[in-house]
Amino acid sequence: MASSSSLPGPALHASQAAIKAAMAEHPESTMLKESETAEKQQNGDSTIEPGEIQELEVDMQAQAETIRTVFSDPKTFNVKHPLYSPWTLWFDSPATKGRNLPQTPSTAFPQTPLPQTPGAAAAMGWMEDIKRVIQFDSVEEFWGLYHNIVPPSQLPQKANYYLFKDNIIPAWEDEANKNGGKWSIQLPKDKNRNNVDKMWLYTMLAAIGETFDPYLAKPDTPPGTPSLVTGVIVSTRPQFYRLSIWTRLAPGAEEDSIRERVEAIGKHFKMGVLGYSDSQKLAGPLATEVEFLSHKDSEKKGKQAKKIIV
Ligand code: MGP
Repeated sequence: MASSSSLPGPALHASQAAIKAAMAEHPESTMLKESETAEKQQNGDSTIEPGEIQELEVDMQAQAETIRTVFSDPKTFNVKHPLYSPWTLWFDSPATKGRNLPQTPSTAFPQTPLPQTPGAAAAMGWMEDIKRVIQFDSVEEFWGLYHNIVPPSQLPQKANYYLFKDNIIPAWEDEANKNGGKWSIQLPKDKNRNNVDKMWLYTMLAAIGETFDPYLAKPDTPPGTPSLVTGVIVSTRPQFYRLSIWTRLAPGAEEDSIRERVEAIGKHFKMGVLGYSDSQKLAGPLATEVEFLSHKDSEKKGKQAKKIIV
């Protein structure tokens, strides 16, 4: 299946992960068998008998009565492809600042109480203008959301989308963020108006498909190890866009393994997600390299910040 797909890397990973997760919930489904057969056929595997495909088709027909995925029935599907974890989209812009929106179901950004995550109280001031848009936990809901919100290229100046793992708020103060930092890249608006929407899409897909942290794919990583990534952000500013990846941990002087893992995220962001080459220099007028700054250094506002660049 992977070899025949034209999806970009992060999209492919997210959709493969989703399909695997759906299969785990519905082992009786023939989807995997079908894709394995297709893969065998592509590889010229001669163990496939001519009758095998026909048999699968019969099975699929029987299954169709109970399992309707978005692929087989885009309108009334009853099986969703779960993500590894739920995510929440947050938003702020000059238009949401200082506005107490009424609590009606039709309001795009209803005022909902801030989740009581550890650290939420300390971030109250910062979170005041950031509105929770929606929480989702399946591939279908993600695409539904994606197709119904304004893309970054159309957002007003000084707006931000924050896509964070459920129960983590987009604030330095959150327990999951307070020892971490962010990879970010600044892209001049004039040269990137046509790229930014795709870059943001691939960034979101890498986040929800959990492909950002290569440590998780190592064979000796204990199962259930959480990704270092807590959320991703796109920001529009008068002259540039900024994409950011927030991490749970930031390298200290002595923590080599953390540094390696954080740097791997930055490299994956630069090359796997944004499509630059390893040695490509990106900094220029209004543009930065892909660079990492701990939240503690961000709070210091420029005083002796130790940046890592990939
Ligand atoms: P910013 O929006 O991340 O940076 O933070 P930018 O885009 O360089 O600045 P802008 O003015 O163009 O928006 C801007 C300021 O918001 C910071 O200097 C902090 O004062 C505040 N701030 C940002 N973040 C991410 C946080 C946070 O997580 N917690 C708190 N308390 N303040 C924050």
